[in-house]
Amino acid sequence: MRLEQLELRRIALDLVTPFRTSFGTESRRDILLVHVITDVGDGWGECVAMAEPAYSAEFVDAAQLVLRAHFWPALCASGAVEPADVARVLERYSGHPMSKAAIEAAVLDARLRADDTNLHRFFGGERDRVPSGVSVGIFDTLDELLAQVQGYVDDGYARIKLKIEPGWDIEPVRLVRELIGPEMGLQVDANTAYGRSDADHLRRLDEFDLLLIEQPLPEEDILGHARLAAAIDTPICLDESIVSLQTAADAIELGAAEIINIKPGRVGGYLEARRIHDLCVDRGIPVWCGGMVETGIGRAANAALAALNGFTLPGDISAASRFYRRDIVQHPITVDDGHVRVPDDPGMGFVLDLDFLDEVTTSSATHPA
Ligand code: SMG
Ligand code: MG
Repeated sequence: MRLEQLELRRIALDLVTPFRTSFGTESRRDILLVHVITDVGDGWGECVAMAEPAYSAEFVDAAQLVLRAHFWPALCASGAVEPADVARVLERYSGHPMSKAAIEAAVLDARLRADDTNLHRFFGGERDRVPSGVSVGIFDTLDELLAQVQGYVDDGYARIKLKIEPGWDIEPVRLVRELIGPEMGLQVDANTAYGRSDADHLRRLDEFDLLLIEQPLPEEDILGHARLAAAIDTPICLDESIVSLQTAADAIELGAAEIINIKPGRVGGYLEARRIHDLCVDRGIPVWCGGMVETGIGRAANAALAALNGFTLPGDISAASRFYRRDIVQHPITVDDGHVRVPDDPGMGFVLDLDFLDEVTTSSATHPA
């Protein structure tokens, strides 16, 4: 298809409650949406870069700049573009996987809509609903944490993920395990907050029968994760470290990733995410779909990805209402009986609520081909 115009739109959405992790607190999201207009119709992608370069080096202002000044001109210069071409054309630019993923998603959305199909059918996932997990932030007090967790248990979530950091780990996990009982799935995410010398401390989590510990050590520390995996019983799951198919293959071979969290934004797009899924199935590594506090645009596509058979663990695909009072799509994701339905809406799986989208738009810049 021929690219005709790029719109980079920024929206602002308040979170229902502040979300605190080991790298900071967020209470309002500043989100970049990528809108491409082509000769076969238009498509939208959500960029999952955060306002600050904390979770990863990308951040939303940089994403907007690299898309406008580098990626869009390169794609336009390459001639007709299909979804699978995007990553190849942008390969010579290092880094910026979230920005690459966002424009690939917009092109894929346009292509799927033009073909009158959607991502669920394109990927061929057999399930039409997937188990839903919820990610729970760090709180000032244990009482607040337990009240929040109880609310999510009442909502019916299939598993709980607790954010941890030094000083907020063993006790919160112990109390939450007592609260939810021995059967419910429980896992933790450190977002790189520990170091190689913390193995003895992290081994204390073994008694709580966790599904996994996610990204305890820094992004680059593959060897440290391999050593930790050998030293503790709780399976090590990598998030931040897995930025491509190659890093996934290497981490698996080195014994650093017993489980992998797949986030399309972190690995440069839904097509690469699918390849990592296929690799993990081949290697016998369980995968689950991560979340980046997406709106209904990103969450719909994540659900379609998570419908693939290798996604054997519940993903961070919680209800839209977990983070937002109102979503920018017409059929926001809900959780019923611990599951979310894979959307059957067109394209990447959503229909925009254009009025509300306009209401929350803070800026829009258009760039011709
Ligand atoms: O989208 O439900 C969600 C949040 C899931 O915890 C979540 N994401 O490291 O896995 C992770 C974090 C990254 C975003 S926190 C700002
Ligand atoms: Mg994580």
